[in-house]
Amino acid sequence: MSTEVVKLKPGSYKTDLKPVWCPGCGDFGVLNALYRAMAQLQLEPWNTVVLSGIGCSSRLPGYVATYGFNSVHGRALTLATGVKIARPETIVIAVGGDGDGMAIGGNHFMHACRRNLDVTYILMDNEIYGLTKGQTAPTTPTGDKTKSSFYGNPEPAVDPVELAISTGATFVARGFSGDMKTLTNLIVQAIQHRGFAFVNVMSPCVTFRGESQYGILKEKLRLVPEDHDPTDRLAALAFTREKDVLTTGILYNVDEPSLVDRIAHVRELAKAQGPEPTVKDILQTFFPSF
Ligand SMILES: Cc1ncc(C[n+]2csc(CCOP(=O)(O)OP(=O)(O)O)c2C)c(N)n1
Ligand code: SF4
Ligand SMILES: [Mg+2]
Repeated sequence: MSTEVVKLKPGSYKTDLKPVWCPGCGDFGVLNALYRAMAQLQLEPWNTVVLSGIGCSSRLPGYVATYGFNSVHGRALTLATGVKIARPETIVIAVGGDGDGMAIGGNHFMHACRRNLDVTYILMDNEIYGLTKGQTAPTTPTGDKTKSSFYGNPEPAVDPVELAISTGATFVARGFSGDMKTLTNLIVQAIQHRGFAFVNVMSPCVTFRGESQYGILKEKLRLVPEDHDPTDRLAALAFTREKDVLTTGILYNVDEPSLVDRIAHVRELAKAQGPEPTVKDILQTFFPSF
């Protein structure tokens, strides 16, 4: 009997759900790059989970034929932490928007970076809250008018790439949803990285930031210089908050023990102590009369 190995194609990862994003939304580019990256790596859908919070971008898990969960606002990385710790062999991909990841989920982002959690996090940065109809986000450039800052955003913006490098992520890249080839390659390398891999994707919201965003961003984009040393943290940081320039590519990439590596011995010690405790056993340590 011969066993035929079926080769998965980008389309193999599509679900029957059709994306409800506005025509021209940058998130289509991110989804397609993810399908291509998954096919390139031949990711096993039964061994992969895609998790998100809430937002237009956070609808993405519904369009990917793996395990997945569209959870609550700002909590993609808390779920990712739980799944990866419980099932270290699973490929965990968290996705979401700039509001989800930098505002309500900002705290979780910082700690996922610091822990060097072994997951890939793709942030679709449209510099706005899209789902709730156009309010200012932490990434909205200073001075830009939005539905909630009619006279121009008075706040300084955060650069998620700078935050990721500063707080301990070991793979940090920036991509553009309009550059499919580079983005696919960045996602492939992020998934292959052992540790917290962060890809900040400039992904225009044509409805609340305007169609001109593609042109505005394209003007600013340039590929990271070939002679950049991605292990040089200060050099990587220099590519953040650049004036009128957005450098794309892998800015930072180092090899450090991931959280999964750091707790491997704990797992072994626990196993050596006998059968795993039940939920009741655990509760009884807090409430002896339970
Ligand atoms: C606890 C909580 N607070 C606020 C909201 C409302 N809310 C839903 S999505 C969102 C922001 C979405 O922006 P972003 O994460 O950037 O995603 P986008 O829609 O731009 O892709 C907000 C504030 C919510 N759902 N839950
Ligand atoms: S509102 Fe913006 S982010 Fe949401 S689907 Fe439409 S274009 Fe995309
Ligand atoms: Mg957004």
